[in-house]
Amino acid sequence: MNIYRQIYKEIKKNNKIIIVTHLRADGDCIGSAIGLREIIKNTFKDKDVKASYEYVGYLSYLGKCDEIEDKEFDEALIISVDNANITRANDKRILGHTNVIKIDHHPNHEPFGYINFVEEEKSSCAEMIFDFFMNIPNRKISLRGLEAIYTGIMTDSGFLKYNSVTGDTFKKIGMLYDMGVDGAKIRNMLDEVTIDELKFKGYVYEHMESTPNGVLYIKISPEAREKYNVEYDEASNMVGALANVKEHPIWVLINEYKKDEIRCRVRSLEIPINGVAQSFGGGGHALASGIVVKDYETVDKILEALDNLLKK
Ligand SMILES: [Mn+2]
Repeated sequence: MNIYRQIYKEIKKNNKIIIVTHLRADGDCIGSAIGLREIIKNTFKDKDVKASYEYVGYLSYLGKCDEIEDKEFDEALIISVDNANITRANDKRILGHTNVIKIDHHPNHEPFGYINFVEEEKSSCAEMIFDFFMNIPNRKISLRGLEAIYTGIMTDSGFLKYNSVTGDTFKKIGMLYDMGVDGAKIRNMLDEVTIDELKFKGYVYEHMESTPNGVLYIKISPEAREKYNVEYDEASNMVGALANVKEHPIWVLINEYKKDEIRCRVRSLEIPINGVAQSFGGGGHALASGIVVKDYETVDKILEALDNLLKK
């Protein structure tokens, strides 16, 4: 039995389904959760299906998160989307449950589901959700669900820019347009910036630095964020501002979340950097990883290790 059919059957068997995702929500995790909820809700008319995710301002056009009571978790089938590690779940009520299906596109070091549908090569989890939709019988979905899937694919692929994008990814975007998604409208909402964000981008360009062999980096303190009136997550999203700079194939955004918690977003054009990330307790994709450390001495060690990758 193929994996789509297998998951379809599990959904069919359960009347209550809860979808959970990862902490620090992004377009793909919310897009996957809402997309899957709308598939289940519309394809199976009799299911009680809810999605748990953190509210994110710039994705508010996708709608609010469902309210879920503790006891609802007891008898539910739980589907985890876009999350590699159970400790990074946005909803801690998933812990201790065994009736979990994992759908994800990160390296599968922790297959915590009784079914684990993991495709590391996919651009986004939302692309996998779309594949699921196209491979089940009597499929139905709402426009909201299609917009959510579009948002997930677009945001996780850097708007179809990253090397995880295939001809198939483009075809799926084409199909989403044919089904009624207004891509330009959604892109305009996603691209919207505030004056504060623009000014903060200026700060990033003014203060970025480079290691001897070309690791471009910016260190962002809580004071800098406060001065420019930007939230922690908005500042983190600035990692893209350091991309594609000539002779700087690795770039890092170092964002001090709070005292003793400094979060590094590491990106690379083609040299895998997740080995370095793992050696400092982080992880992620080959070209996009994250590391959380306690102090700036460790940050400097990370920068040195990344610089060494470029020396070779
Ligand atoms: Mn993702």
